[in-house]
Amino acid sequence: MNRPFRLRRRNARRRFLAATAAAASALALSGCDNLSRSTWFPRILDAAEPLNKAVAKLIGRRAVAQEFAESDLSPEFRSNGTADPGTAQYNAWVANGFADYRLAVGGLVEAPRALSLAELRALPARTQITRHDCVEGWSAIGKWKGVPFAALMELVRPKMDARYVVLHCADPMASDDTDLYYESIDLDDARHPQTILAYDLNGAPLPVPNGAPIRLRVERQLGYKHAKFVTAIEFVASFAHIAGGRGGYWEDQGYQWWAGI
Ligand SMILES: Nc1nc2c(c(=O)[nH]1)N[C@H]1C(S)=C(S)[C@@H](COP(=O)(O)O)O[C@H]1N2
Ligand SMILES: [Mo]
Repeated sequence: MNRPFRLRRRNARRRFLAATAAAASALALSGCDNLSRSTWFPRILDAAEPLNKAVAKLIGRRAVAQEFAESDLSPEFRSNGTADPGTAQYNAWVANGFADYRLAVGGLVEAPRALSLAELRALPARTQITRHDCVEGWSAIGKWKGVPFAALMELVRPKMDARYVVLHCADPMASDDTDLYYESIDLDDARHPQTILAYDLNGAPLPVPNGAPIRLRVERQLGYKHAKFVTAIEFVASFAHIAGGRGGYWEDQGYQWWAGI
């Protein structure tokens, strides 16, 4: 058998794809704010997208994000994007310490659930110290504790036709309280050991500006994928029918769906 030869060829192809994707991602991410206002920006991303997905499948999916020591923690974990959803519903949750909050988990699952914070805290937990990278050009290292997404999947049992997980958030992006922030990941990423629904940051309950009571950590992707203020989780076969159809609030404005770091 010529196995070593085949392996060598696969490695060469991986290196090629990695280099090409790095170039494509650098292009797509440079000067994001200005580019996103021009009409050709989404088309560049469309061109990079199939390649990014292919690379992720070949080289990225088994990789783990670097984890750090307590001594590496940033003095402060800044807030970005929405700092407070400020809706009547959210304010009411904050007022009673999220005792009435429920995380709805449904869609294409065998056993839909509505989980209180106490129930989420009673599930298996994982703690990880990781670096958050925002496309706007800042990073911070924080210690996150939460429920591994895989444990949640064991609880609700996704059906065979579920391919993506959509995370619906509490914060409206429009002034009339519509256009809620949302994000999506595929089931490979959902099952990854470092993908957790975090309820603690740096040893204390998640502060409001960082996404209380629950935010996603999907450590091998950029900051905007890490949905804060999550209220519902929906397993779907496709996200084409949700909002702008590109799988997330920022994706609908032209950002990449696969935001690998
Ligand atoms: N619901 C919601 N999630 C969100 C955002 C947001 O505005 N709303 N901003 C995203 C972006 S761009 C980043 S960089 C991180 C910021 O997380 P932090 O506020 O804990 O720093 O949250 C992400 N998740
Ligand atoms: Mo961000």
